[in-house]
Amino acid sequence: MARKSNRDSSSRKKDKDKGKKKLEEPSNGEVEVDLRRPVVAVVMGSDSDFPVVKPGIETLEEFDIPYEVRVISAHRTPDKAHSFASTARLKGFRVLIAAAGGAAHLAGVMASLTTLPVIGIPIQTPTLGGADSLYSTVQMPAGVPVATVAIGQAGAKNAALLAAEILALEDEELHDRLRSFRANMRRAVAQKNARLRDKLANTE
Ligand code: C2R
Repeated sequence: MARKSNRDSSSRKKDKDKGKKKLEEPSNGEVEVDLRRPVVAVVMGSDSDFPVVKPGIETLEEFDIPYEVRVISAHRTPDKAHSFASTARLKGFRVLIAAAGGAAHLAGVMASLTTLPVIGIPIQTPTLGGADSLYSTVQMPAGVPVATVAIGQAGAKNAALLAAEILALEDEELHDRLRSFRANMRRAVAQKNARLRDKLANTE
């Protein structure tokens, strides 16, 4: 599935050299379509999970990682879950991210059908706050790992970062982007520290 990109013009220019093409759409003007093969699959049990998963997708965009997004349910569409996970490696995916809520078996089922690393995002639930999703994603039997991140949007973001870290083992450019992300985070914390200390000093 090709996707439209919303990155800035300088990163778009850089991407052109990496196999992207600009296409003309008669009614909407120029759009960019990513023709690279997706290496991360972001799968969720329902479209109702999307608002939670979105920060993870934005993080993949930020790191310029080609991805594909799908709704697949191990419970509601078991055949699809089976065919997707069992062919994912052959299709060129390198990491699977699976988000689900409640009796969240999606990540575990995917992991049982592939040797690709699978990262599970537990989705909050109105009834049990996401503890149900967390336990059913994280408590895998020995032999079938699911790298489970935190419940909710922080988990979604970390799932994308973990995927980036896995891919960066073989990709120095991506590794550089991860290092500058960390440097930015350090700077942001230093600014927060300075702001808070100023504020406290001024109220003394
Ligand atoms: P609906 O909003 O469609 O009723 O879904 C979804 O991830 C979602 O959080 C409610 C919740 O059901 C979850 N779901 C699973 C699975 N399929 C859907 N946990 C699965 O296969 O694990």
